[in-house]
Amino acid sequence: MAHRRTQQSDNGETAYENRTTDGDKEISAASKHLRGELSRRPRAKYGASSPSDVKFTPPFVGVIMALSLPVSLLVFWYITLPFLWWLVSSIVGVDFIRNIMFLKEDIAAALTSPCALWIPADERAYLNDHSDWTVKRLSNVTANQFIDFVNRGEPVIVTDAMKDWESFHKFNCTYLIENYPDVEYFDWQGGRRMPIRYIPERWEQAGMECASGYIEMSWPANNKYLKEWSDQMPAPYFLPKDVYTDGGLAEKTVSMTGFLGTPSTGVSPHLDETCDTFMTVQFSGVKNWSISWPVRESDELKWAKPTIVTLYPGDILFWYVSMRHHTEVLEGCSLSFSFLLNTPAPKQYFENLHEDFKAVTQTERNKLFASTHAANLDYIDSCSIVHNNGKDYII
Ligand SMILES: O=C(O)CCC(=O)C(=O)O
Repeated sequence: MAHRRTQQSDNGETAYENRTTDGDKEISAASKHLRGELSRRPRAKYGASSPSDVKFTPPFVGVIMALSLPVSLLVFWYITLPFLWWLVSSIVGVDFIRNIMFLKEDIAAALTSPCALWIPADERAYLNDHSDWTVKRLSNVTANQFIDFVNRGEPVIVTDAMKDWESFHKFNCTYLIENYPDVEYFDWQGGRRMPIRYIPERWEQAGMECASGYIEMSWPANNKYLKEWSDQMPAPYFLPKDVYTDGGLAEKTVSMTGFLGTPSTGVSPHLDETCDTFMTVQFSGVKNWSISWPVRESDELKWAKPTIVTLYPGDILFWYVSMRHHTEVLEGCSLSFSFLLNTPAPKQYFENLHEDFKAVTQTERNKLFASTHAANLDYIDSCSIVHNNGKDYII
């Protein structure tokens, strides 16, 4: 085996030496010859690629070469790409290109996410551009203070209204599955309705992983628990006792729907086509909501930038007619119930909304819904506010 090393000679030139394993030194004949040759030739001032090819390259050439790479990258990024973008988008349309990008993101998310994709990339982009406005968190609220919030249509959280509820200290996902195994649940990920006890036995997922769905209390299998559960969730202390909208079942009931969800799942942005005031009570887990509403800018209707709200166990959130919302579980197994309330009514907000809707064309309304996959809002034409016994009701 031969090891190669270099040696500096007296005049600074490099000699190559081969040393065999037994230690004999052999300076190669070629190396000696090269040393002799080099010492006889004139040295190139600026360097030369080979001793026989001595050329002088001025320094500015090096500077130009060093600068050309970053400059060409900048030109590519700021001129070529925008030009190509403009050219392609003017041929096929900006929306088409944007949709292709969203499709690419959807495919990537579907391939990498542990749970089925529940929010499309275009909705995600809309939600990411959210407003910095924060929803107020109230406690010890009086009926009149609360009415003012509702009147303005300002979503609000009350943090101390569930603490005395019997249900608050026991309701969570496990409690429901163990104590009410036959309750029916619509499993969003699997797209089927099933008894809640089957959640941990789904073949697609282990245990509670990716569990996400809703419990509609008006379904016959669940109806028998409506009274028992709603009795444990009485009207919050700042609201009248009969505030819950009648669910329209045999005895006077409430209109309520349960939502169960685990991290990486949620409910994509949508509208509920009902006039009532909405109340959501968070029993367990932590969940993000986004809420937005239509705003008029001269002749156009737009969705306001969504406001992001985080709900913790014990929080009650109120929001109103025509508000577009989505939810996303952040931590733990989230269990919440949404209720419809007939009072208070968001009087001032509703009147403004009505004016704005009247001021634009039907095409403009349709554009608003189509732009964000929201349901058609025409149902709000059928909503109205009635004043009775000193209270405003929305019907
Ligand atoms: O709580 C949730 O995750 C969704 C609630 C909802 O969409 C609703 O109450 O309309």
